[in-house]
Amino acid sequence: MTRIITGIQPSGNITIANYLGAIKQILELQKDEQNEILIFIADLHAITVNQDRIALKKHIRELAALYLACGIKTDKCHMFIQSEVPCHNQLGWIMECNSYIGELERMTQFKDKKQKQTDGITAGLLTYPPLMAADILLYDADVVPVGEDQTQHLEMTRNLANRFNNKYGETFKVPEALVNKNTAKIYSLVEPTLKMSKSDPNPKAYIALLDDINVAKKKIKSAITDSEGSIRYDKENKPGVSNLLTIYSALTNISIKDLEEKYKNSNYQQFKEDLANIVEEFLTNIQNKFNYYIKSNELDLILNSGRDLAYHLASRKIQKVYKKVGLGRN
Ligand code: ATP
Ligand code: LTN
Repeated sequence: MTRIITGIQPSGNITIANYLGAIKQILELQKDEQNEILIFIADLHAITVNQDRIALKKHIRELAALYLACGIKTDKCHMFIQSEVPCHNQLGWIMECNSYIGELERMTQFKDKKQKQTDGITAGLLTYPPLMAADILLYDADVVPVGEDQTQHLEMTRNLANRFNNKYGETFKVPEALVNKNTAKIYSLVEPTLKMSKSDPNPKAYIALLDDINVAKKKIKSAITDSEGSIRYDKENKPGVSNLLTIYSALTNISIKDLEEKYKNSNYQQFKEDLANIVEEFLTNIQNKFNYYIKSNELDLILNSGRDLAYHLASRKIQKVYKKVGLGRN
């Protein structure tokens, strides 16, 4: 059996980048009988930056419904909310006590997010990676499907697992990141050299899975390209067009080479029009399913059963870890 775990922060409306970078990989992995998959809503991670209480609650529930609307199958995947399994905080603290401030300060995500904080930088933003390591190591995960931006955190997780194992004896499995090279990094529609991010203050930068369909189509049509006019993949010189080709290819499973051929005598307007229609079909399908799940009691039952399984696995691990570290009386 291969155990797989991944999480997404409920820090906004999830985007096609989150779908293509992380969720789509799960849709493939769940086809294999040998895989056991845990997916969670990383609400403890979301509060490392300021969140409105009401919006956070809404985003947690919406993310759960969106996972299902995207095609996550509950017989293969166990879905839960991170804060409902307190073992994450427990192991998170132990991981923090084995992390060095110097290595945390060198994390790219910390450096980027730090720049954007206007009301101060929380300690949680700095200690985000040890909590993420705990999320993974608690479950002895073998594989962690993520986008490229998370590979540094995965490397830190591997270091922490090895560091702990060397200090206290074999305790944690050392996990591997699983990154889809084609969709590892989807870029902003307005600044195509920056990553598409759901917490971007400019909503034109991303397509959220819950965007109004016409708004989403407009965002594609007004996406930044270049003045050359030809539809070809060239990340260096044509980042905007290359990004749209990547999205087109990932949503349709048509190779970029075939798309270049298809549009070799075409213009940006036609290309964007077609992509806008593809996005429309993709979002309509997800939103229809979302509208069902968000209202159904099924959602709570799924989250309850995911929480119970996660708690069962994680609490056993925590007991072992506490013993190894010498905490408490047992
Ligand atoms: P935030 O803006 O709040 O930091 P985010 O949009 O970067 O959020 P996360 O919750 O941090 O999203 O990431 C969830 C998953 O989506 C992770 O596996 C991450 O690697 C992946 N992901 C995020 N952004 C992209 C992107 N632009 N391209 C591909 N994958 C991405
Ligand atoms: N840091 C991740 C979200 C996340 C995660 C995890 C992903 C938190 N814990 C464990 C995979 C495994 C992000 O995407 N920002």
